[in-house]
Amino acid sequence: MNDIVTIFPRRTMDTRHIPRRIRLLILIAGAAGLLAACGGASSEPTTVEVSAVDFAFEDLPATVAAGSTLTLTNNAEKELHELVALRLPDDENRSAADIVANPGDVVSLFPSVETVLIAPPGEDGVPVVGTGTLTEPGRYLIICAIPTGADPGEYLAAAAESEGGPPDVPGGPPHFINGMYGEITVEG
Ligand SMILES: [Cu+2]
Repeated sequence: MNDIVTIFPRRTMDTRHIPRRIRLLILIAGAAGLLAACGGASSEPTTVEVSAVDFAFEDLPATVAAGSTLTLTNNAEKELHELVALRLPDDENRSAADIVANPGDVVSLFPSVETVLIAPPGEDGVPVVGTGTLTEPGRYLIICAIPTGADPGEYLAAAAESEGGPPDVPGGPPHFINGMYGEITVEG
């Protein structure tokens, strides 16, 4: 009677005995599966919760799929915060840090605002421009332009009266000057 080793010789389990072409196909199939898994994860629109602190955005993703929605929660105690998403021109190659270093360049981007979420201290934000959804692929500059030290109630009241213009309230430089900025790439 043949023993099991004779019927299933151990050497057949050694991948060195699988023809090279077959091994390559197995490897390609595995890599394709991995790519499909990654592609699927990044192409689905999601809701991304961003937090605001003095003076930074936390949990800002580097990339999101087109159609993803941002929400804002303000974890600061006194300062009002906002999330302004500005679509950058396709030929703009500077980093967010280089752009905000030139406040005049930031102001010139205001017509490209995609959405504005505003959140009083300790509260969840509400959209005041757009819906928080980023639909068009490309790079977006994310800033908070609230004047440093502005009274939240005073600012919101002035914003309601300014009908889209910049609210005129006492305060220091905009928060992005203090480092409250970032960028997101929307992938199509
Ligand atoms: Cu802010």
